[in-house]
Amino acid sequence: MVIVNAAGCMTLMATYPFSPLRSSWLYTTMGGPAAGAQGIRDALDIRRAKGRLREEDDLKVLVLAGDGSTYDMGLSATSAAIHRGLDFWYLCYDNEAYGNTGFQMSGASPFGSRTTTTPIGEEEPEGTFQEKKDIFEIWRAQKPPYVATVCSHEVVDLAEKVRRGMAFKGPKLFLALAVCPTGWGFDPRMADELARLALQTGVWPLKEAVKGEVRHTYIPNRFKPVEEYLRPQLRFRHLFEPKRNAEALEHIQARVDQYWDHVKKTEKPPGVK
Ligand SMILES: Cc1ncc(C[n+]2csc(CCOP(=O)(O)OP(=O)(O)O)c2C)c(N)n1
Repeated sequence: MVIVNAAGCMTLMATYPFSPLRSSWLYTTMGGPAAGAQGIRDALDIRRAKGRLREEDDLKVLVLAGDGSTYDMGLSATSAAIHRGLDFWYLCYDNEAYGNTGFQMSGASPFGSRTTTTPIGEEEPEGTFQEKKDIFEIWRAQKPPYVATVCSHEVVDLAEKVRRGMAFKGPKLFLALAVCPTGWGFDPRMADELARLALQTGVWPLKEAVKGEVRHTYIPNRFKPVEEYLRPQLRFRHLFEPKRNAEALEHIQARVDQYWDHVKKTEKPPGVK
């Protein structure tokens, strides 16, 4: 495959001319990875049409981008690429802020989280007062063949989704929760535990949409309170100390509850036709 990487933490993998990847790697602006993917796809297609690239040597094109690029700066070019039906894979690692430049708020930053541009103050005691954009739904509205959320704690779910995605030509999104010790403020040894809590509290739903049709791939039997996920993270500490912000915590819990109530009302449990 060819990886098209928007500026962000992942670009630090490569220090020109070296890269740990075995595939080709194109570095783009934050706004441009989907346009870069179009250019690579076109080049491959032209080479194939001219007989310079054998069918079996064709390559996949994968965008690798953070949430700042995916939810904000690159959204316009991505929307256009989905509209054109570009055959590409898109992996967004969502750490819910612009990590590489010091953790500024992005459209993915959740309500109640502290970022360097949404500090805690008297006027904004909850830090980020905006709600996280629903990029899964923004993609799904254009009905690309495959859209999925994934999480590092459920690797089999991830592998199965990649396998299912292979059946489709066209735009395919994999939206990954990227637990971030530096930006979120937690001990890296807790990374898997936090990913697990994101799933068990229902904060990060695992789901897929095939041609617009949504199905959840994991529904907790018993949901843990969101506080269990929020409390270990420094970016949410102000909701608990020095004084508990009950209103903000209830708001976060209510949003999660509303989401799952809607799922229960609209989605048949697995196996029910
Ligand atoms: C137009 C533009 N503005 C600002 C920057 C500086 N910049 C480089 S990486 C980055 C953060 C990217 O955030 P995100 O996409 O969330 O990825 P992460 O850093 O979290 O991996 C920024 C702001 C840039 N490269 N281009």
